Amino acid sequence: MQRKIIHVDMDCFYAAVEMRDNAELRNVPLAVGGAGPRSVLCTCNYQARKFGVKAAMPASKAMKLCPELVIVPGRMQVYQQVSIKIREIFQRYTALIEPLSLDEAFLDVTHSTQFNGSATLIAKQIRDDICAELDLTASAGVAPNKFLAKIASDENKPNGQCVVTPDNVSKFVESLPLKKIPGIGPKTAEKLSKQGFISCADIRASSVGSLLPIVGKFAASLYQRSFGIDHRALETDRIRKSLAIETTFAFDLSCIDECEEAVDDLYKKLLRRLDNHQHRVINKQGIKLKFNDFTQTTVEQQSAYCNEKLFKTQLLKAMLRSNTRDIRLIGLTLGFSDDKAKDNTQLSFAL
Ligand code: DCP
Ligand code: MG
Repeated sequence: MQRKIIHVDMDCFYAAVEMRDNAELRNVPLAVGGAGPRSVLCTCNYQARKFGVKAAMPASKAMKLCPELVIVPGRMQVYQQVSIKIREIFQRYTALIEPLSLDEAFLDVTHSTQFNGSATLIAKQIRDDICAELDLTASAGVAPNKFLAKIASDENKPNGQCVVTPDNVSKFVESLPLKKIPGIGPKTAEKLSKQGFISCADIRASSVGSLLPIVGKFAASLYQRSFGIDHRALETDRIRKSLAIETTFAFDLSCIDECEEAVDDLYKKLLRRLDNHQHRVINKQGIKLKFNDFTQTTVEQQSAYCNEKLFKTQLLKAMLRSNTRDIRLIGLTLGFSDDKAKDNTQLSFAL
């Protein structure tokens, strides 16, 4: 079956977060890293890139290229928190996520149902969500495999996306310079070019045997990649054991009607999210309440379905523990067993 893979990569990630959080840094060439003479840059914004400044460059060299460069220290904890939020956005569209770093991930949306399964529109929506909710821009590549998606996400950076449809694979790869292939560093690219291999078209015209002396064990996959072939599955960090959705209210809730209404909304969202988990077997469901003193309580029980009535019963039980405290957050959770659904019975929600 033809797969649909999205590679999402944030634009000048650390620098973008710093620009977002400090207006004074927005219209200057900016780098994140140590400012000492012997330190190197983690990244820089696009304004600084115009001067030739780039990641991993010594700060001293960067300052020579761009004397107005502003260098700020990194705030890893903030980047990590943003990364968690980005991943939460991904989870709205698929459970199959392979994070590569704080700012990039592969998503397999082959079985996602949103936008009639259009990976192009899902990628656009993910980028729009990131922009609206986190005030940061991301770029995306959409393709039938990881190799092509990763290269495509770089094509229209920043704040752009590139789609490689199955029909376009051959054309897209043909003229691809070999140094753009992940795994081919500057040294290998140089070795290949000395033997006359510059683009994928050159590799296609050769054979695995003639590549072996140059790139060793990478020969077979390089040959495949030059035709746009990559069968690698996503390496998701763990099989999801649960699906959770929650909301913190702008104003704390005090009455049962308001809470039930909130559960209705959350339940609808949960069902939409569940669309992407049709192959999972539900074995538990539960509710979480956080009170205005920030303590929380949960009610959980076994359940084979995503059952709205049961959430409401659980809500009542949890509210009995409120002792007149108002409610600042409600969350709904579904637990999954390790089994795979044998058929589509998951779809029959008990209402
Ligand atoms: N990073 C780092 N050191 C490097 C490269 C990157 O610390 N040598 C950090 C800083 C980057 C983040 O990782 O912001 C993401 O790396 P990317 O390669 O995706 O680079 P950017 O997101 O900064 O820029 P781009 O817009 O090219 O993706
Ligand atoms: Mg990036």
